[in-house]
Amino acid sequence: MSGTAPASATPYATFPGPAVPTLAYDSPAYRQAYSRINGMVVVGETLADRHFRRLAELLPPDREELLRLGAMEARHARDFVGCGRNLGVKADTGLARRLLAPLHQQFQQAEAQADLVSCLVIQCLIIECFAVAAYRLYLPVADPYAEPITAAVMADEREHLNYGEQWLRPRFAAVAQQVEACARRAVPVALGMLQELRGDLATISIDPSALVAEFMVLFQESLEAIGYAEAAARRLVNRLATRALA
Ligand code: PL3
Ligand code: FE2
Ligand code: FE2
Repeated sequence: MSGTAPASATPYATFPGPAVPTLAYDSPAYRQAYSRINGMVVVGETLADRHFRRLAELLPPDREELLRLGAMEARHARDFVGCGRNLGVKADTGLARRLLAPLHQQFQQAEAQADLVSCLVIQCLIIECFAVAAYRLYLPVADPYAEPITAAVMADEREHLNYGEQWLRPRFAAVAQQVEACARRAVPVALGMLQELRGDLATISIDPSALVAEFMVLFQESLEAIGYAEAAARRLVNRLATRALA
């Protein structure tokens, strides 16, 4: 690992490309980008914890389970703070709070309107698909300390996604319209967050376009899991992506 790579040039492996052991985790460029990406992850996990605790209030029969999922999120936030600490990097949470605020506001609005379906779609489908996509792409380029932590967190996020899918699936006919309306509002906002992170993502060797593509694949799978036919799910996701990226 080289600590002397210039911050201006890309000191990393040919990008996009397979992970290589020369990723300069200790270069100033990597550390600055990591601080902002790590901030996104830490703030995102902390918000997810809050959302699950709100969901626990909204869904009394599942209260214990939702509190357990929330506790997992708090744990993820701590684990990723540890990944930053291991690199000697402090999470930059300012940008993250600003970027995540619109999605959090949509959750709060849905809660204020007692729109449980939208709360579930925002946290358990959209945010969790985003998390799984991000961690999947980070995994092959993570430093050796963060790698096993990321793998474990990713398995947890899959569980959170499954919770939402399993709640929505048996109610598909009754909730489909709300799911679509919510996705139309929230997916563009979620993808919009990535715009300001493109440079930082590239610096830590995550291809921003690949992240969007991965999110779309996962979100389409989720829509199919809750009852959409494949063609309908694909159409919906493509419409949302076109709008978000236009
Ligand atoms: C749900 O459990 C948590 C939601 C977290 C949101 C993650 C935002 C990710 C932004 C792009 C991060 C790339 C991955 C880097 C990992 C250190
Ligand atoms: Fe999480
Ligand atoms: Fe999660």
